Amino acid sequence: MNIRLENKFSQTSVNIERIHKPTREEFKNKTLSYRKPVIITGKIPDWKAFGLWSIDYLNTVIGNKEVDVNVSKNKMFTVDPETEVILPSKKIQFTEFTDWIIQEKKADQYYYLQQSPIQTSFPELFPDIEIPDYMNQNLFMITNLWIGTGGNITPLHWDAAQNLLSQVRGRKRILLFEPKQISFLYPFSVHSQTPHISHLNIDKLDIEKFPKFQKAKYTECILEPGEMLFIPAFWWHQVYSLDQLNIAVNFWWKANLKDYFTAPARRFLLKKPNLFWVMVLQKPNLFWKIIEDFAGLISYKKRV
Ligand SMILES: O=C(O)CCC(=O)C(=O)O
Repeated sequence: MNIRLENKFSQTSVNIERIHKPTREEFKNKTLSYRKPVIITGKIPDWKAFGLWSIDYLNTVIGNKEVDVNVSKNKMFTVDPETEVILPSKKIQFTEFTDWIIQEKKADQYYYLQQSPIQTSFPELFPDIEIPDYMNQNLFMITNLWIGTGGNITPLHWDAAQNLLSQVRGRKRILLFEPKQISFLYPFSVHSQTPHISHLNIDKLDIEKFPKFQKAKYTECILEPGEMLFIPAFWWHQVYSLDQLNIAVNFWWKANLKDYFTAPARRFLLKKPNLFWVMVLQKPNLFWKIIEDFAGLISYKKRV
């Protein structure tokens, strides 16, 4: 049975507050020490990227590059939540990709440049952005570029990292579920390649197969160009791109040890029980090495 999202599950009391250019201390307070989502306004408009990043500018700077775009037949990227199949990617010249975006063609396949590390894949663009100072720089992991078009969906998943999803062009609609909602969200098996992804296709839900989802509570927001959404580690999120040109950058940094006691993380520890002993023995370097290996394993970039 197919249902529409808005009728079948309810909003939480978690409000996503907008804060203008907070200091690190204000950010820490408003997020309850990195555990609650907030939207930051006023920072991205100071980046060069905010004035510069048009299709013409990007074509001039990186147009000759070959890029790896993810391909989908139905605009759901990069995993089919029902079958667990990891969808293919394709190498094309960047200008071919932007031509495709401009033409807004109805097609039998759709593209999304997802999670491309800026420092290594597009170093030319790195001076146009500013790494936010809301985290200790030694916790910083990676900055990724996301370019796509309206209708693209990144399905429900969590990441083992704190995240500032930063919108440069176009808007995104984001659904957020607290980590403890996991019991209603049908994650893939801990032994799968992608234990951080949910089986739910929220917009085309089979309620007979996934009845517990009716009890799930969520919060949602529309992220406007120039805004950053803080997504705490292990929070479930599903992301809808809106508008014809959609460009975002995300910044990932290491989660706090206490985040590893949330429900999705406990499942994660189950898969890597040696992590528990590393934590107990307080060997932070080794701990983060294992986390990074695991984050690598669950990264969208890894293909079977
Ligand atoms: O923007 C998207 O499509 C997905 C972003 C995301 O999942 C993330 O930043 O973790």
